[in-house]
Amino acid sequence: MEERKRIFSGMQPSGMITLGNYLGALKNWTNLQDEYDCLYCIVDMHAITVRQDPVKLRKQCKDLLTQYLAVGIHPEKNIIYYQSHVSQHAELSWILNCYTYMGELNRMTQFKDKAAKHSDNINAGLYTYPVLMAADILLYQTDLVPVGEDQRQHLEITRDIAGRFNALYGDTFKIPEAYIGKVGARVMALQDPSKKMSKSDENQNNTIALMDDPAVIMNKVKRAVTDSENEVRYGEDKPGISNLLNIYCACTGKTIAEAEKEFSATGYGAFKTAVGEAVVAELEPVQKKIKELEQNKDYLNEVIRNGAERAGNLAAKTLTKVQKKIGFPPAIR
Ligand code: ATP
Ligand code: LTN
Repeated sequence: MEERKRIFSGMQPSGMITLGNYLGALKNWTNLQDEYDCLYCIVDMHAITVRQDPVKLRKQCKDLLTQYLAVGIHPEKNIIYYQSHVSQHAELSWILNCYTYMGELNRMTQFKDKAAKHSDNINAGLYTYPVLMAADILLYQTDLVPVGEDQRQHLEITRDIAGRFNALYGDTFKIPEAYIGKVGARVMALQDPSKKMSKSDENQNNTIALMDDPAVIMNKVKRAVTDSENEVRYGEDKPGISNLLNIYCACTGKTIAEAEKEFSATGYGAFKTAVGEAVVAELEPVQKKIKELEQNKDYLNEVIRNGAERAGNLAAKTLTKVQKKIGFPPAIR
């Protein structure tokens, strides 16, 4: 039997996840689980590259786990786990740091953005964040990495690091490819459609959280920035409307052309109502499931225990191979 391809992806437990995370990442993940062997990680080690409150971080990890499960990521078909429970991530990351050039890291736009945003805490972890991400991916001999458009650059550096290592030591890592969905790959901030919707945005009107009430969602969509025309059309000159069209299509499965036609005679008011309703219809079942799962602590603990064990077994194989190739002496047992 032909081996199934492997998928790895992760999300930071850095706050309430947004419609952007959901449409750009989670929703696609659920569509992949039947065809691929998937690992879905909660990357708590990445989250501490910006300052986190320990009590909140612990809760955010649990919340993200619940959200993964609620959108339909199956814990037996896939491996779901916390990054910090599998120590090989940190170990491989250190090794790969020594095969990554500062010049490469200097080009990373996410570092530049985050350094500007957290100018009081530009730590070395924030700088080497892409190396930890490379370790995440390469540890599992990953074929495909489903992420939003914003992560493309990190995938490129991962491929470069893997290629460099393989060239020096012979085939060690599989070279992964980005897997970026067509719709929902880049959901923009509602009040400023020139920047991406981000869960750490301080302006709550920019984001729709997965757990927002229907009334709140309707209100945020209605207040979304558009333009002074009244034509529902996709185009670079219309970032606000294009963003709403993108959201509408990702939620309903319609194409942009179908949606443009549907609203060709209605104007922005009716369009925004339809977008809000589509988002509510998409998120309501997920919200209900989250509330159910939150009651079931034993089940959540078992998912995490099992995930760490399965991920750890796979990770150990690659790390041992790498340690041997670079010349670390074998452990005496
Ligand atoms: P933070 O604000 O803490 O940096 P974030 O909202 O950017 O977080 P991440 O945890 O970095 O989210 O990303 C999780 C996944 O969601 C990634 O695959 C990322 O590409 C995707 N994603 C994040 N924001 C968006 C967006 N606005 N549109 C589409 N996909 C997105
Ligand atoms: N950097 C990603 C989160 C992330 C990730 C990964 C995604 C960490 N490790 C490995 C895919 C594969 C982000 O900020 N969205």
